[in-house]
Amino acid sequence: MAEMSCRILPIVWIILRRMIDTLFQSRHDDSEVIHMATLQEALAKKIPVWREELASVKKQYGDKVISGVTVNQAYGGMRGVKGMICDTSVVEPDKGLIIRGRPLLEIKHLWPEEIFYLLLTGDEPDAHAKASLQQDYDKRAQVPEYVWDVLHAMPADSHPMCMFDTAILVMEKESVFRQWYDKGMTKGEYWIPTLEDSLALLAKLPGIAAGVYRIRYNKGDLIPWTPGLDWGANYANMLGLPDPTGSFAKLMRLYLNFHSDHEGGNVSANTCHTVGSALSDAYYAVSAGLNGLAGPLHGLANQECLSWILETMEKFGGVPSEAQLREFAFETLRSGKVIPGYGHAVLRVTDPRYAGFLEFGKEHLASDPVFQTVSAVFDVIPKVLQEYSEERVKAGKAPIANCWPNVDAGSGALLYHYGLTEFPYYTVLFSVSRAMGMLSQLILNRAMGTAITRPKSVSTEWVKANAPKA
Ligand code: HAX
Repeated sequence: MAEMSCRILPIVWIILRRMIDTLFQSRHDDSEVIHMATLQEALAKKIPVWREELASVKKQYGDKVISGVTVNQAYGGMRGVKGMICDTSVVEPDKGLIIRGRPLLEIKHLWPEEIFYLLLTGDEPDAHAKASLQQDYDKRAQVPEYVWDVLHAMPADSHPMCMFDTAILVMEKESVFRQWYDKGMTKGEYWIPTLEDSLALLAKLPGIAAGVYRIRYNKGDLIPWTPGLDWGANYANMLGLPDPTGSFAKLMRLYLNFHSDHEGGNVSANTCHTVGSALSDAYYAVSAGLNGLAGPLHGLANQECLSWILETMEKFGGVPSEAQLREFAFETLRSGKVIPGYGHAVLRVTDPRYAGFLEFGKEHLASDPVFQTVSAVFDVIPKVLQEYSEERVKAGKAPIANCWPNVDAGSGALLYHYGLTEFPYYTVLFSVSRAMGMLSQLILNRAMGTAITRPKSVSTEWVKANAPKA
């Protein structure tokens, strides 16, 4: 009897699956509309075309010089050195983030799953392709029980970023890429299990991140993933914060859209790229990238920004005046600290992501004093940094290259408004989003057969001997 049901059950399951698929198609099919392919199908069609393009680019221009390196750049974090390729997005110093040719503020209405599809394929998905990705997440969203065991076993005062990264790393044993690699696969196939790993990870990240929040801050039981609810709203829901109007879910979609990618050279993307280039799987690569995002000059800046805003409000007993802000900003600078949320390694204008958050704040929480302080800071800090930069130059120091706000300057105030007041957690939100960019870059690099990263380093002695001759 048991043997018979073992044989029959899979057949019943296949018939049921077909019925569900037929039902799903009849819900979405429309003879007038040609549906876009699912993410997997779209990539399978595009990758051979991109490979041909790459081969022709290399053949035509392979020995052309596109960048040089000065001694200052070699010591200065390789700023401006063009030494890697990233097709998901570019950051123009005077425009900010452009995803697949689309300036960010033009696509701010897209939901995160649409952004991921766009990052990977270069196209926006239609309703069918989007629904198919959402159903894919629904199937993969269950977080393995051992992840919770590990998180519960961590010290109670662990940083939420450390918990989040650990959860990703501990799931490495699930890697389909590693299984396929161990069994043997061709280089041309590398992207397929990498996409599998990426979807498995992305589906689980909101649940893990929300779990980190609830465990770390004693918020009670974990809230499960809701099938049929989109990625951003699911994350908002699993955090468990009250959202009677649904505007927190809207903020989460916007937040996850805005932080998704920032070309290839930033610390997290670059680290993920380097680790992935050794064919370490997506779990290793993303976890490594996020360890970089945890640094105060990168993703951790958003927790520091809100601290600085609240400190200012506490010092002056509410929304500070322009004069008070100036005074506190100079006090911060003269004590050797940076003004968090201002400046950028690449951007030379106000970050459009900051502008988008400011617009959201004006629409949804204009009377919130923390948000009002963020707006007031924007009116004062660029001038203060400009003055301070001139002082620095007179003292023989480097100027501050960009005095305008970056993405982190405003986002914290919005989260704070909705009751997400634990600001060490903010980088985890950033991480959930940035995983989309890191993973799409990883998949494309696997598809294009990108080489292992190995720039040449030189010693100071070498510079002293060779720079005079250069
Ligand atoms: N406040 C005070 N000084 C600043 C400054 C700021 N906001 N921004 C830059 N400077 C200083 C730098 O510390 C540097 O000083 P030293 O030469 O004494 O070291 C000098 O100006 C030149 O730096 P730069 O060329 O303008 O900027 P960098 O490319 O070196 O650094 C940073 C870019 C983002 C790290 C920098 O602007 C900074 O520390 N900003 C504050 C922290 C922050 O907001 N980080 C988040 C960035 C966005 C991001 O990546 N998020 O993930």
